[in-house]
Amino acid sequence: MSTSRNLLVRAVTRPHSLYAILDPAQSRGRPFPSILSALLKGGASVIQLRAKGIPTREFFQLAVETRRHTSAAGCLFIVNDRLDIALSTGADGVHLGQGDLPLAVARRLMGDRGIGISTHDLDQAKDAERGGADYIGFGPIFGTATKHTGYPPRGLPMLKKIRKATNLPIVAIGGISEQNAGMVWEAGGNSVAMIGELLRAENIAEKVRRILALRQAPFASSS
Ligand code: TZP
Ligand code: MG
Repeated sequence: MSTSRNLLVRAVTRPHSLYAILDPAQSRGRPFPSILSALLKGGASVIQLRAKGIPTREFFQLAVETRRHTSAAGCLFIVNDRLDIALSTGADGVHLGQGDLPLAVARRLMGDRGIGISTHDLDQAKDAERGGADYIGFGPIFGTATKHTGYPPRGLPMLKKIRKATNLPIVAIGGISEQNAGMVWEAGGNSVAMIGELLRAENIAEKVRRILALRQAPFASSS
């Protein structure tokens, strides 16, 4: 049976996968509906909604809207941080940080929906695997101005180590762009997560299209 979990794992492990993060605070003031529709028009197949510091009701309403449009487009929908909002809007999954609800609790509540866990080192990656996460986020790979993570850039060598240490799909994050995505995939990231590169682009749909087209680029054939 195709559960949300299975679909999500499939989406983040398809070759040269892109994991788009929709953070309304990072879109240069452009309206939420236009950013969402641009990501979908560009062909995004996984969208995470990330909304920091806004009232729960507003987050919920953005999630309802995102669920409606992603469903219509056949795109998977993940909610960042908030399991209650993921469940109440019928999201395909939730993405949790190290300071969020424990994975075991989240699994009990999420059942067959997907769970991704943010990790920054080997121990956290192994814990996420043991705890039954569906994928790990790993980063920051490069320097980024989008979030103060409290960690120096982990770099590609560390990504390679994590790749060897876990069988979980890895969604790499932090400072990833159209220019460096190829290196990240080659270093073992199954999927590349991007915020600024997509949302600060002049033409968001075109940016998504170009990153998805990297699948056809010469390096893509070797891995
Ligand atoms: N977690 C680690 S780095 C980061 C998050 C949420 C920010 C990623 O943003 P960008 O703009 O793609 O570097
Ligand atoms: Mg979080």
